[in-house]
This record gives sequence, structure tokens and C-alpha cells, in this order.
Amino acid sequence: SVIEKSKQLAAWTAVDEHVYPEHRVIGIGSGSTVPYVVERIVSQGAEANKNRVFIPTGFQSKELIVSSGLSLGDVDQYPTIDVTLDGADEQKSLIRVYRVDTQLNCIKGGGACHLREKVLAEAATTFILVADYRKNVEYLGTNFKAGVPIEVVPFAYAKVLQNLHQVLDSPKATLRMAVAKAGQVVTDNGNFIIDAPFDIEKMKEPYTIMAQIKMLTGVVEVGLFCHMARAAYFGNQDGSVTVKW
Ligand code: DER
Repeated sequence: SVIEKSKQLAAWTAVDEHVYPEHRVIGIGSGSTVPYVVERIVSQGAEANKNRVFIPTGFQSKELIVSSGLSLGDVDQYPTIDVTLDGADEQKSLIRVYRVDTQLNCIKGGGACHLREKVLAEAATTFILVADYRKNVEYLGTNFKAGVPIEVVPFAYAKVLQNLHQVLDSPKATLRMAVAKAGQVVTDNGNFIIDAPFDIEKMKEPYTIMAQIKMLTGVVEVGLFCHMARAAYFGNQDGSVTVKW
């Protein structure tokens, strides 16, 4: 499909431009775009990969690394990562007035893996996002209507929901229910996920929202990645690639 082709395009370009022969520790994100990242890394050959170790961001990521014949590592053993590549749910680029720096802010957590993803994003010297054209938006919340994914401890989820409804002005915040399982989604860390939509005006200041949510007791991690990515690669429908940095 056009979307799958655009994911592959973004992933292959990002790997070609950011995974160097000297890189030894590589973080692998979650979702449906990162398999193309791993595919491209494998194509670099056994010689290039024999001394590398790959750090997963969850069960799906771990299975992808192992099934691709790559060496599995743990962030405990490798707290510093050369480069982490991951997907995104939505991505906007805030071009600062002085144009010296761009901040790539993005929503992550559509796959309920954003806690470990953020750990590996922060541990990486270089954090790269790869996505299809649907994720490339002007303002966060444009297409990804589910809202901001928030990982919470089960004990506190009702209280966090109430605070989101009554204090942080997200009246439609809901506990994420599973599809192939009765009841709520349970993360790889044994926690729950709340999806909290905010007014698009509020989404123009993602760092502010992230900090406010993070302060709520019982919140483990927020699916807003602000000032973290070095670059974001988007595959387009016409076969071109958009790079934001
Ligand atoms: O949960 C996440 O943040 C994942 O990276 C995922 O949502 C990315 O989406 P994708 O399946 O379109 O790559």
C-alpha cells in the first residue's frame, strides 16, 4: 500500500543517513514502521551487525530484534545508546523564530510503549523518528484524535482520570480498552494507559501540557516527546522523503 511504502521509504532513508558502521548500540522502537528500520539495518550485512547490540522498547520490539537474527541487549547493560530509531503518532516541527534550532515535538504511545521508548530516546546520543506522511502535521492533535497517551499505575488511574477531567481540562480522557482482550490495555510494565485529548490551542504548547500531566500523582510517563528528536523522516505518497530537523 502507499502508506506501507511511505513507512519503508522513511525508515530506509533514516537508517542510511544515521546508522553508521561504528555504531555498536542501537535502540529499536515500537510500531509498524520500525520493522522497516530493522530490515534496512539487516541489509547492511552480517559483518556490519556482528559486533552490534540492539535494545528493545517493549515486547514487540524485542521479538522483532530476535526474529531478525540480531543480538539483543538491555538498557541496564547499555545505558548509553548510539542511535535510537522509533515511530511516531504525530510529529510537528516548531521552527523557532531565530531558526537556529528546530524543536521536533511528537505524540507517541499509540502502541502503549512510550515509557520504554522515552527511556531509550533519552539514552540515545541521536534519536531519530520515522513515519509515514499522515504523521507530518502542523499542530499536534490534527490527525491523532485519540489524544495524549499517558501511562499510569493501576492503583491511581481513576484519580488521574478525574484530575484530567476536572483540573487539566481534558473532559474526554478515557482509559484505553483492549481489543483482543476483555478489559483495559496493560503495558509491558504492568500499567494502564489513559488517552487524553486536549484543545488544539493547548496542543500548541506540548511541553507545558507534558509537565502538567507528569505532575499528577500516579502518572508514570506521558506520550509527548519534546525537544528529543534530532530529525524526523516522513515517506511521502509521491516517493519523496521529507526530513524535519
Ligand atoms: O507507540 C508508539 O509511539 C509507536 O512508535 C507507534 O505508535 C508508531 O506508529 P506506527 O505503527 O505508525 O509506526
